[in-house]
Amino acid sequence: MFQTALETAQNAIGRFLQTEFAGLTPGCVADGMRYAVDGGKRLRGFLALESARVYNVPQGQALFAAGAVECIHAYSLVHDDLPCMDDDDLRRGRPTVHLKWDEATAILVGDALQSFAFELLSRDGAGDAKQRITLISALAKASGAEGMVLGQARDIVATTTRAPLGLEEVTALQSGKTGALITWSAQAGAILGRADAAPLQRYAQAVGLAFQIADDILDVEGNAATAGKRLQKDAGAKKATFVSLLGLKGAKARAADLVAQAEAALTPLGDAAETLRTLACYMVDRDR
Ligand code: GRG
Repeated sequence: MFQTALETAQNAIGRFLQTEFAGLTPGCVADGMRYAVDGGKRLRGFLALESARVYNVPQGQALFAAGAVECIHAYSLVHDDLPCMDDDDLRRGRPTVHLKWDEATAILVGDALQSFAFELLSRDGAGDAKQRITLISALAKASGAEGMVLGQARDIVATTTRAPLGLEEVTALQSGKTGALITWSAQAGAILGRADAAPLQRYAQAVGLAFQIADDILDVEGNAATAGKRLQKDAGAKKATFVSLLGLKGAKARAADLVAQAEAALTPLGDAAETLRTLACYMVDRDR
């Protein structure tokens, strides 16, 4: 059952991170790190575990990749929520890190989570030396100046200058901001399985875009209490989104089309990729 597999993975990633954080010096940074990784859907970590499972990689090994990507994702949310960025007070139904503590702590929590992700990937249990270097280098690229940070910077420039972005520009922005980490998560399984990453890369590119379209739809149609974050922010900021560019109906059709593309990309992986097929649907059909 998909839901059981997702919950089992969410719990395994949570336990793994709490164990790994156990040695941290007690204080607000360690507490903030625990707080920041708690409560999310852990879809990127699940994607890493599931893509690794396709290639029979032991879960104990894949958890290093899953934990690392969840640390990077949590750092990005902590920094994105800061007043100088998206200025949010609610994340996963709880006060954001800079409100629970303060801005300096939130910056340090994000910084520490980012370093911790790479520390995790450098550990012996994460893979052989070549796999660890490949994972580290690919995650640095996906999260850095040519990936997530670039997407975030483009978003900030577009928001502050109220630049009227077109579909191609919004797609490029989102492929960095959201897509790059999702693609890394899927690729991680192929790296650990010493397999051709191309099918999982094609899958993740389609799923990453579909996930972002779903996020734009959720911003318009979702329920803030269920989503655990403020909604209707995009229209308020007059932001170009897939919904503003394609309309609600068009955005839903595009997301469905991308799910079909993602499913087709998994054909070479056969039955082992069944959960990844369901995950593609779940990523667009979610209420939080
Ligand atoms: C600060 C460098 C830097 C980057 C921030 C990820 C990001 C870039 C910003 C988050 C803003 C946002 C709402 C993006 C839309 C898509 C997205 C990443 C949603 C949150 O991911 P989920 O739904 O969150 O997987 P959970 O809480 O389940 O982990």
